[in-house]
Amino acid sequence: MKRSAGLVALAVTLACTACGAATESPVPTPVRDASPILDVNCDGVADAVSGTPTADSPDGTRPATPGAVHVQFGGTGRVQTVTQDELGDPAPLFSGRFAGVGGVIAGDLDADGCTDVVVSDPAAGGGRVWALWGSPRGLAPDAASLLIVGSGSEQLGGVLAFVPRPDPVLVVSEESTRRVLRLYPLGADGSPGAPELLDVSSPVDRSAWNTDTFAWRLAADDDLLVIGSPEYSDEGAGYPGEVFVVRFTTGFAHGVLRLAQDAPGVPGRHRLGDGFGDAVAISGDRLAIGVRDRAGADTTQLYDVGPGETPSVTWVETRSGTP
Ligand SMILES: [Ca+2]
Ligand SMILES: [Ca+2]
Repeated sequence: MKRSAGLVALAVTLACTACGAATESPVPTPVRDASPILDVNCDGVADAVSGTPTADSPDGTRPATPGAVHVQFGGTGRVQTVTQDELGDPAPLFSGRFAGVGGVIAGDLDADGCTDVVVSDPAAGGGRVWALWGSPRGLAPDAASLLIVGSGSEQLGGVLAFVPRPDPVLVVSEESTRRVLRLYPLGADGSPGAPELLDVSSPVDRSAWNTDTFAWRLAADDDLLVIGSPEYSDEGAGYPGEVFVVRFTTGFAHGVLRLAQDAPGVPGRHRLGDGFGDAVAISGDRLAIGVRDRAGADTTQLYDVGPGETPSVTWVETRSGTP
């Protein structure tokens, strides 16, 4: 296992199951990174990135608090905040928008050694996705790039992920008649090319993803993308949830492993309301899957991911409670 930042983020995600909507004082959501260390100002010292969504005043009569991205620079204590206003979000006063859970990630998109931050507002028109570029001075809002603009009811960017290898890919959710994931290849300067839709239909039954319950949670590291679909419904078991582990080989080529509590090697029972995949994290070859329990006894299943074009997993242990 290369690092444990993803597992720390998982703990926050598990604790935040019911807090998708903005609150009066939004708690920053730590962001898991997709590069060897998260280092926005490229000084060799790890930094921390978090996001807060737009929030209404308690009585709804005052302007909302703008959503924001925060960077805490390691070794200095300096905190930098960039708001959605600074990025020119066209209609920022809307509760729950911008940098919400799943709408801010970090990774070195242009491979210059400085970690960059990607943030989205799915409710801005058809959805907008920005890149804030890391530099020795930190983030430079005036040099931010509007990477992707959606149209109609696409609501691009509800969840995001960055897969750095073998070819850098930005993963962006799209809401349409069903929820899908777009894959954008990134050029050397971090700019996105024409997207393709992620196809996880083989060997998976198409009914597993042909609904709006697909991909509520994403995590990525190295060449792996993990997709949590905790509200996935099938005819026999209500909302048991499921997880896809996707390994990219060249370009968009990939192998897919489906995990659910009725699959071989996966502990637990495939049952109503289990929310398997309510949180997902990947760090090197260590995979963590959060399982919600309606009685409040959340658990986390830990696995080792094996090599191979189509990934395999070996269950390691299940931990009780919030990790
Ligand atoms: Ca740093
Ligand atoms: Ca960079």
